[in-house]
Amino acid sequence: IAIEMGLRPALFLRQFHLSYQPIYRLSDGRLRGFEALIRWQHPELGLISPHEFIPIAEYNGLIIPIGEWVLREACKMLAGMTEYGLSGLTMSVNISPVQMQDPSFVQTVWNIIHEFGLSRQSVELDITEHIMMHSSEQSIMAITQLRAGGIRIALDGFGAGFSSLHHLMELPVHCLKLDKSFIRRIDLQSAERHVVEAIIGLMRKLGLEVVAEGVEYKEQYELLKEWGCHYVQGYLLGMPMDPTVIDTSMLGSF
Ligand code: G
Ligand code: G
Ligand code: NA
Repeated sequence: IAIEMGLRPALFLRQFHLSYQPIYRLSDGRLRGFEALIRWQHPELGLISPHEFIPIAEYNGLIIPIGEWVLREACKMLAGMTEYGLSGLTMSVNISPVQMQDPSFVQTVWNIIHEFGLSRQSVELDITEHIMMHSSEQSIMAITQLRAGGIRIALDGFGAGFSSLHHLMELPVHCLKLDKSFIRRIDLQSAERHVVEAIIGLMRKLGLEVVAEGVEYKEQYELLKEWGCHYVQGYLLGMPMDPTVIDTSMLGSF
């Protein structure tokens, strides 16, 4: 209840901020870009995880203005980074299925990209398969339009829950994000090791890019590189960080 009550004025009271987690390219070890992750600093409850408040915001509709704020803030950050020498990077933004169902979403994306003079290929929208559960036609139409307009679309959390290749084939995505629960055990003689290697091979044949999430150990990094995974994200490479600690030295190789 406290969360639900507090969520309404949180945007106006500027209690949200974004953390940025770096994503690195495996071929040359260089920075590819960042994923924007929302944080809510509540005056009494402290830092609240998006796991707790995003579902509530989706339920009461606040995800629409909150999601628009996230997209604008992340795009503004990308424009600022470009200006200060961190150029050629991508910004990944998580998009709720509820936002995708909003008929004005596609126009909102064009407006924000235009507002900050960004190239469309520099923005990546992370969607989940939950998108296929409600009004999937509206969502598929929106994704198709965004994709046709040059935006990158990544399917997030692949390997967690009910991922299916069927959904993957139906959605015009260019990138797949392998869930951290999948990556966790690849450095052991586990089933995941073979599954992840096979998925990377399959995705490469389909012409899709793969980002491995939750990379925590050098052994995982080396295996993913060997298997031809394109990008890595995780504590080994960098925590979600406050923009005050981001600087051009991050452009160097990992
Ligand atoms: O960093 P982490 O604890 O923040 O993220 C927890 C979950 O919240 C992740 O699954 C992530 O996808 C989701 N999340 C983080 N930021 C956003 C956001 O801006 N919008 C949406 N819809 N989900 C987000
Ligand atoms: O679901 P989504 O992929 O958007 O998740 C991002 C979440 O994963 C965030 O909560 C982020 O803090 C967390 N995260 C990022 N890197 C790592 C990692 O290396 N290990 C673990 N356990 N969590 C991570
Ligand atoms: Na994500």
